[in-house]
Amino acid sequence: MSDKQPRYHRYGQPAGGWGSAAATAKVLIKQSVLAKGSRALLSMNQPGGFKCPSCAFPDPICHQRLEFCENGAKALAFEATRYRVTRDFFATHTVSELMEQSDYWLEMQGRLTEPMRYDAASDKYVPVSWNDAFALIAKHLRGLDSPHQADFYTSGRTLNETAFLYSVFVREFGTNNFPDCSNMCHEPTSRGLPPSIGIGKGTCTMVDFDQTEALFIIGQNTGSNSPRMMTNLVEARKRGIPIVAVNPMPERALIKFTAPQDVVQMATFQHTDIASEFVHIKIGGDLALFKGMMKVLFERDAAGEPVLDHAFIDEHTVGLEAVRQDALAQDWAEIVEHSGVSEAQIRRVAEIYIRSNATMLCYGMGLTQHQRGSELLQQACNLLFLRGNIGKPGAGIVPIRGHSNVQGDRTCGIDEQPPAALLDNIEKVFGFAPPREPGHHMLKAVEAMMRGETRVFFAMGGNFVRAIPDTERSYAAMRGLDLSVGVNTKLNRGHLVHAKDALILPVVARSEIIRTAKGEQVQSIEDMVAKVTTSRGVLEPASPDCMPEVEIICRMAMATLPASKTPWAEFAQDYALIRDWIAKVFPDIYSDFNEKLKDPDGFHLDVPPHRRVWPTPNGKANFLLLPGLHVNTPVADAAMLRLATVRSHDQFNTTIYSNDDRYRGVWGNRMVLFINEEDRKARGLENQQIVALETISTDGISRRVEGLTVLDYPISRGSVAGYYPELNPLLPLDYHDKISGTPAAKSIPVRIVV
Ligand SMILES: Nc1nc2c(c(=O)[nH]1)N[C@H]1C(S)=C(S)[C@@H](COP(=O)(O)OP(=O)(O)OC[C@H]3O[C@@H](n4cnc5c(=O)[nH]c(N)nc54)[C@H](O)[C@@H]3O)O[C@H]1N2
Ligand SMILES: Nc1nc2c(c(=O)[nH]1)N[C@H]1C(S)=C(S)[C@@H](COP(=O)(O)OP(=O)(O)OC[C@H]3O[C@@H](n4cnc5c(=O)[nH]c(N)nc54)[C@H](O)[C@@H]3O)O[C@H]1N2
Ligand SMILES: [Mo]
Repeated sequence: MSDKQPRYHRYGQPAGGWGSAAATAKVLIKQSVLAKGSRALLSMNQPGGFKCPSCAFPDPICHQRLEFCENGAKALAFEATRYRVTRDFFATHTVSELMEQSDYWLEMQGRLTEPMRYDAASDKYVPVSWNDAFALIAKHLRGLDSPHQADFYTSGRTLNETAFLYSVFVREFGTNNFPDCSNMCHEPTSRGLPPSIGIGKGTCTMVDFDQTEALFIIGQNTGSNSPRMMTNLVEARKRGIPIVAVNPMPERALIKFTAPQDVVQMATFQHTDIASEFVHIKIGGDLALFKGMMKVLFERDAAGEPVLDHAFIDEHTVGLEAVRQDALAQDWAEIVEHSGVSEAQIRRVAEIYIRSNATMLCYGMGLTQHQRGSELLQQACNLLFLRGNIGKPGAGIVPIRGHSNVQGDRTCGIDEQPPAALLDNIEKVFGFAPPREPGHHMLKAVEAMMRGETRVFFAMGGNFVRAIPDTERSYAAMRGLDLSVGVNTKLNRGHLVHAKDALILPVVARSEIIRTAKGEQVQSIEDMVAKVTTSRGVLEPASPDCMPEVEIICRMAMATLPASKTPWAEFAQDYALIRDWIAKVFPDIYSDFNEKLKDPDGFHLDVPPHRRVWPTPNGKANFLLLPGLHVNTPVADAAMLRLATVRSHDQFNTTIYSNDDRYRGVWGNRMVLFINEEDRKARGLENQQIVALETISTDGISRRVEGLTVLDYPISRGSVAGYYPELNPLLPLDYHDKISGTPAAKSIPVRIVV
């Protein structure tokens, strides 16, 4: 924790600009990697270099200029840090002592350097050889009554080759238990979009940003979480394209932005106004907004105006009538009440939509993390179908993904509900019979842990216990297991909330060189527009004892499955061989994989809706119905506020870079509660008063977080926001989207207590 007093004041500058340039330099200095970090930044997102380890927004392979953003630089600086966690560190701290430290402190200790095993007698982690570590994993896995008693988590930094081998190993071991970070993130995209358009991916490529006539940015904090997209927004505004931002918080970069790489703007202190229309939605109000817009379109269609793309609707879709009846039946007073947006503004936004011949609808966690997140996305598709806005230049649905390879992991087989065709191919190619029954996603994994069914938890990256809901109960469940394994670059809470036996396995990071007996190896990555490119590390590994993820999987597989016919030893040495086998298992999308990857600009995987082919059971794009205006179950409690748990500008998920949130005007404190001044006054509270928050739930479990500073903020009425992961104790495990299992982390019903 910083020892400075917290400070709160409005951030007057545009987002980006000199504030961003200064922050980039500061973070390199803080991690003591100014020279090394700057050198590595020169290779980031360049042909022959490595891919940014931060978000999944495409890295334009840029041959002329530096291509990274402030937060990409932070991710790299924290990865390339000079600081190290050594065996001496573990010898001086018990796990109970480490548990007292903040997530920020844990992160600041630096890179993990050798495998460690928990020793209960001393309550410390002690060194263990890699061989002994794999033997311990094998002993636990082979000792289970059923392979379904183990869960295998994936976090989305894992690259394609690793993800593929991991998915093969786990299935050869005998289960489909693949809890995945995307289960907390874009799972509504993966499960909600297929009934509508036949695929759980976005339908646009980067070219569309240059051709679009209107951009909607809904529930996504672009300036902090996918800053490279700001370049596209600035360019769109310069072309005069309207940008509609829909958010309960007026996120700074969506209002005013200076591109740090625009020399003229920087030198002249100019900026670009981003949102031409800011829609100050209530939390959970997007469904009402979509229905209001559809109502306007249907009414004007009925009046004979050419506002619907009838040719598209007739040729490509089914189900229009029910959606039309539903939208027309909605009452304006209720639409306004639920959305918090005036009828006049909804009509204005509908007008923007009508005037545009090609609209892109981009969204983030503000749409997915609700109790009906998946169905809400289907309503977004309905809105797009009305004007034929999928599968034409400049138009489409654009999930702004999270982790850099979260989409690629899924494509390469991390799927707890694998399609039969995938399993058939694995069986044919590898010669073993993979399990056919669906496995655990995150929610089912935690439930099984709580019931005591699960005995082993293996994490390929990430920080599971900190990312999942219901912190207190989840910690208890994790502590009841027999073995927990964390394959990580950095020390995190997941190593401290551990099973009876526990291992920390340090890995070679994305920015670092992988050398095997066959020479230097490269991996591949799929970004959020389904483009696959190479990633090649340029730095020396943090320690000679860090092991590449691929090798960890291969050696774990050889230890656990001694009779396996899979060529694990060869895979560990030769990543091109892994890609050959990926091509065999996914012949439709990955044929000639190694050959295609030679193109420094990469290649796009096929997304059929992009060319208006709909891989749905009926071969059509489907208008789907979601009656009413609620995306979350109503709560009858006058004191209730809806809490969105969000990211600050200075964090990457559970990794906290600092306790500041520059654009929201907060310095030195993460325990804050953003509230509308009127809502605060109505509760008789003072600005900056310290309060507690309590979840409103019916399950009889008390969930409370103390010590939050109330901050006046221009957030919409009835909505409050605070930071993830500090507020995860308030999020009940069973408060989630029923279709995808994604926790409804943006709409927790809470009350303030003093
Ligand atoms: N620097 C950085 N980059 C990141 C990450 C990071 O932590 N740091 N995380 C990565 C990951 S894994 C992901 S998934 C993405 C997440 O990126 P985002 O999707 O931007 O995630 P959040 O910060 O959770 O915030 C979502 C936005 O939704 C808004 N919101 C909340 N409730 C609602 C609502 O009901 N309706 C609407 N319309 N908006 C709402 C919030 O005000 C906030 O602006 O970013 C990725 N990139
Ligand atoms: N309340 C609330 N909860 C949320 C969210 C929310 O908005 N609100 N967001 C959810 C979302 S969108 C997501 S994606 C999840 C994130 O959940 P996770 O993906 O599990 O969490 P991260 O914080 O990204 O993981 C950080 C750890 O990854 C490890 N790591 C970093 N790079 C590498 C690497 O190259 N290899 C390996 N093996 N390890 C590496 C480091 O050790 C680091 O400690 O959290 C979810 N939880
Ligand atoms: Mo995410």
